[in-house]
Amino acid sequence: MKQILSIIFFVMLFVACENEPKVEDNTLKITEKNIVAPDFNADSAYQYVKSQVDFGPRVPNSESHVKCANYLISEMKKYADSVYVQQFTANAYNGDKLKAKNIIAEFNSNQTNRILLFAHWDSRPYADHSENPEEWEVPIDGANDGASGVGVLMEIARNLHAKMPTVGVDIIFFDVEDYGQADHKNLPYQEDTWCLGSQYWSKNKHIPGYYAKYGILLDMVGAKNAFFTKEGTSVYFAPSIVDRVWKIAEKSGYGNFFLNQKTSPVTDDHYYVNILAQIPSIDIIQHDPTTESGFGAYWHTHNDNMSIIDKVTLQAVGQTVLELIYSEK
Ligand code: AHN
Ligand code: ZN
Repeated sequence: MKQILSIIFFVMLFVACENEPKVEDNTLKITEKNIVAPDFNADSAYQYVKSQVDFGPRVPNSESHVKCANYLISEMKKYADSVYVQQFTANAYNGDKLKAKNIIAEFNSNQTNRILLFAHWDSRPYADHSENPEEWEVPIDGANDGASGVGVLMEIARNLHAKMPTVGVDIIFFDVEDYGQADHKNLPYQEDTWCLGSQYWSKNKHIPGYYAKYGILLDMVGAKNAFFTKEGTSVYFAPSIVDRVWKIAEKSGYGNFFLNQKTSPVTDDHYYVNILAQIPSIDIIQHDPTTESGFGAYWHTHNDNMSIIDKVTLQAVGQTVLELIYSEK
């Protein structure tokens, strides 16, 4: 009997010792995380993407564009402390005068320590990367190129409203990002024809002297099997933010989406926010090495529709950004 008891005692001791590191691990996790980020709901984000696409292509000066703007403004008013709408006329590369709107939603208004999240909400008037010339002048849905980034940020807005983080957050939906010079028209190259909304805001902030300690652009963040690389402009202007986001993604289990690989610079809204507004900003943008453009094969074609959107990708990006926001002290 005594022998059996001592065996049981030793077995229990062994089990206890084995369990010890596990207990320590948990303690570490709780203190490290401090404030727990809410769960990003990819079903909700998917619906936000779809609602935009359902208006039809959000091409400036079209009825769909007006309707989608109204929808975005009314949705953001449900969640934000304040919503600012910046109306302006953008001069397109071809002389078109475009009625444009930047939509700015402010969360935790009293906090001076702020971060900026952004995406473009317009969609491209051309499918100039299509193989069929008859499609070049037909506007695209831009489910991924445009709507995905906005959809993820809308779901983040919903979460911010439910549980205010310590940091102040501003979300901007930039207009006329994608009205850049058309490839198929073979015109002489012109500078700065893309990203007209972010160029305008960077020169005319919604609040004079507005500042955020860093910015994050979400562009093409919803395609199936997407991955994100450390894009050159982001690494140049905001290397520490890139590293932080990529580390958080890895810790959150999304390392398969966020690759530890640097790729060449992209001219996107974050470029102008960096050089004109001087807010160090990064771009979370899909990179595809198998295509000439470096973006997905659907890019600027009619294949950029809801069929390529995958909730798993929306989840990876959305949860990573939420973890970042709620890790801010
Ligand atoms: C250019 O094609 C110059 N820049 C990529 C920015 C972009 C276009 N993102 C979405 N559409
Ligand atoms: Zn585009």
